Amino acid sequence: MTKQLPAAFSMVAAVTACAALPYLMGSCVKAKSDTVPKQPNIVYIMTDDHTAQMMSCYDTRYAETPNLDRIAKDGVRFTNSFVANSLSGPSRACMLTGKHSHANGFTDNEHCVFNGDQPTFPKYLQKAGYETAIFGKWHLESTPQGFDKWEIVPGQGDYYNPRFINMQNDTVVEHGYLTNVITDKSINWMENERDKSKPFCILIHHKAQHRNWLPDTCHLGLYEDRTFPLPDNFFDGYEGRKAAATAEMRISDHMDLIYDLKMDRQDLTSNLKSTYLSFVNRMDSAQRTKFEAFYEPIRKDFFARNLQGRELAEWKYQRYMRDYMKVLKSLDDNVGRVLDYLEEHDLLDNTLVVYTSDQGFYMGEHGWFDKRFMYNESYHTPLVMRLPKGYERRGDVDEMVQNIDYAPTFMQLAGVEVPSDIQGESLVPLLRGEKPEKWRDQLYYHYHEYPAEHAVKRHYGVSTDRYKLIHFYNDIDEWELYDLQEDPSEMNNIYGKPGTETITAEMMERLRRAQEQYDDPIRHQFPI
Ligand code: SGN
Ligand code: CA
Repeated sequence: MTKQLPAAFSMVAAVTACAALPYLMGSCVKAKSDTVPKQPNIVYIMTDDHTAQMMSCYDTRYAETPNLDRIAKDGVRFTNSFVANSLSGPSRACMLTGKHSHANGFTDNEHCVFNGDQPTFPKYLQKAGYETAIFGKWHLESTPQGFDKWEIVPGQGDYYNPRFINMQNDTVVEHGYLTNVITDKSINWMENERDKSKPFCILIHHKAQHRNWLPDTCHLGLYEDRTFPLPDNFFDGYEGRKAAATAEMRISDHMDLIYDLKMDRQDLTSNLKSTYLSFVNRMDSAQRTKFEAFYEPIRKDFFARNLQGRELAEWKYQRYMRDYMKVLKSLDDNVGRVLDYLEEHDLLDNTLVVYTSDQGFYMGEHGWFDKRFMYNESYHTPLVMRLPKGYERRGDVDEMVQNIDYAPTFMQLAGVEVPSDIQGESLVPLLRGEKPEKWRDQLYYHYHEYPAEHAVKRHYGVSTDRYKLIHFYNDIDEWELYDLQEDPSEMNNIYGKPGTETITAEMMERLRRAQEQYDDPIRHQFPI
């Protein structure tokens, strides 16, 4: 996925071009012909913690996701798609506003309440004549604004018999499995509730694939005969990477046997046991009976074996993978239902379908689950799109894109002029099949949530298609530099190593310019 820099690379020219781009791309879409929809519908499907390693159009080692792949096959697959801050609430705020976390104010899940009075793409689309709706995960604490219809799950949501908060601020419990219920509500809105004289924009935002991976009862038995290959760096010793060493997201040490892996037994306890029980106690007796009948023999076998050390870590990894895959099966099927609905109602030609995740996730790489780091698995996020008629790009889009780009993309598609304070760049030129010569060649990242669960230190950084520079700060002061071509798994921190002086200076300059371009106040605390 990485490309080599041209030998005679001119950093100054590249950075200047990058800074100028948002302003150049703010004009409205010109229809190429009468057949190009002026205001296409937008179906923006987003999952939680679904990572590209677990999507078969990106990686064939583990998962089969035929319906997600269908979007890519008929449209485009972004190969260099990244987030600005690898965490749910912050990602959602970046996507709604088109701005980095420090600019939209929602920097972390723990302390922030989204200021819903600020401009967001749904508000702009409403003004442009769209009908807008969101169903599913919201996670921004304040009440959604800019939607004609919303039904959101409280916080992280419940897999079973989920609660929804509706526009009257009532909490209603729906019977069933959350991924199905969100899809039912979304299809019902498209079919029965919206004003069919208007273009529409619907956000179908799933809780799946978030922890603690409770599969639907009909999928419990899947993948049990599969043994998944361990990532090469599963037993990472974190040499030269202090923040990685102190993070608390190792499958071996921090993945909870009860909560995450369902190995509950009456006499056992853990910090997360009460959360586990609050989730499984939501099941009705038929659901619970199937659930217990499935896990009970696995528990018996597990407790009898008394695994330790590496054997235990590998056993945990296999269970994690299997449960994640089962939850993914529901997700893929439900995305298929949405695509079928659009196809059967002749809406596909007139609709942009987007599939992405709020961030990537670790599936055992570096020994981890969870996200947060600017390292590849959690910085990268899947992004595929099926395009409305007249938008001609197909196959892979290799340009560097980021989740701050979605808002200006949707706005430009809707014919809304993109204000200059939006920090993302519209992807519309790429979707039209243009090959912009001066597309951005670096991305900026800033993660703020520390101290917090999983103990990932605060950090910011800049990446190009070849290198990544990261600064961990707060109660640590550590720099890391990676050559992504030589070391795609980011195991070898070359910061400060002899021979890296020139590239370090170039990446520092890029970081300085990115922080200035996006006006991140952190640059006053750590001037470069
Ligand atoms: C919960 C999870 C964490 C996860 C955060 C953020 N713990 O707190 O493992 O990192 O959400 O996830 S849990 O015990 O409640 O499952 S995010 O995707 O919403 O940002
Ligand atoms: Ca998430």
